[in-house]
Amino acid sequence: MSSARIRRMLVTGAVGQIGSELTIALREQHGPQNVVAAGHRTAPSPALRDSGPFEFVDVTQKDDLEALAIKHEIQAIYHMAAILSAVGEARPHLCWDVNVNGLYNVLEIAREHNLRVFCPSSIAVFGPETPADNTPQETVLRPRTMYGITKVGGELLCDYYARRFDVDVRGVRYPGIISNVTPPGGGTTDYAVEIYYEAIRHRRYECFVREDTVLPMMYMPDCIKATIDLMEADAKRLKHRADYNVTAMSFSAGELAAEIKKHVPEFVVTYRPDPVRQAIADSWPQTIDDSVARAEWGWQPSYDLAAMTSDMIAELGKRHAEGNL
Ligand code: AKB
Repeated sequence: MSSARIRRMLVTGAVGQIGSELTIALREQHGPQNVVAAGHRTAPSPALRDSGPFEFVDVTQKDDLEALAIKHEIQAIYHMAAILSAVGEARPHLCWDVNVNGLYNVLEIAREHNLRVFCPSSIAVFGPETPADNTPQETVLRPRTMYGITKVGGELLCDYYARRFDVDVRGVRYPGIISNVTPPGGGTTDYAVEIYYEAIRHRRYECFVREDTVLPMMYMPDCIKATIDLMEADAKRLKHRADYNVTAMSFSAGELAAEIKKHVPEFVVTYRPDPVRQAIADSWPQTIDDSVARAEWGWQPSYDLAAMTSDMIAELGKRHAEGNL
């Protein structure tokens, strides 16, 4: 299916951190009526609800999901619904059900109705045996978390559907995503978002990973760009499917705090590592080699730590001053 023919799309997990901003960006590009947002139970924000069609659906219920795709004449699914790493450790069965069975349903619907699919993977596919510095595209995938296991399985399932059934499925391994519209829910990298909100709200933050914890990260505008650019890339150039390494920056929690302090000098950060999330963070890479994504579809991030921090502080500061934070 060529990108020119994709006019109507569905975003699952549209109430979540990435889904909410991705939906708005796609509506701006393709027209509000052509982008259907779908959430599970959480009510959509007024911005999401009022800017185009919204539906409730449980991705583990194939018939409901398929009915929605047929009703709206969907041609592509951005499948953002997922349980993230920290919640996945607290609720491993739910994590398997949503992340594996939900994806299986999406791929089956794509196979039956000839849809294109975006399926996000994550740096959680890597584990302690993976090289932690400049982690290559092709490397050891032996995660220790249920979330990571579902993401490795998801990548392999996507490859299988592409090879066996010719489903046009694409995806990237997201690093931690930092944003100021919808808070993330239940991830290990959530501290890198919370820290900005608390810097503005209370001038204090207790960080749940050690000061020297380094992880790969990306600002939301780059995340949206990576997602849409890959979906619109010329299929002939793509040698991979749903497993492209992408990154924008890497920093320690301490370096992040120091960058924020340049804008909020009185900001105080203390560190009280949470054993579960610290162990997850310690099993993930520190820096990522994303040269394959750069070569095959022109991936290029725009924001580094300084540019992202200026933007985050300006945006959150404005909302705080207006009484909206
Ligand atoms: C998480 O921390 O679980 C996510 C991810 C890196 O996939 N943000």
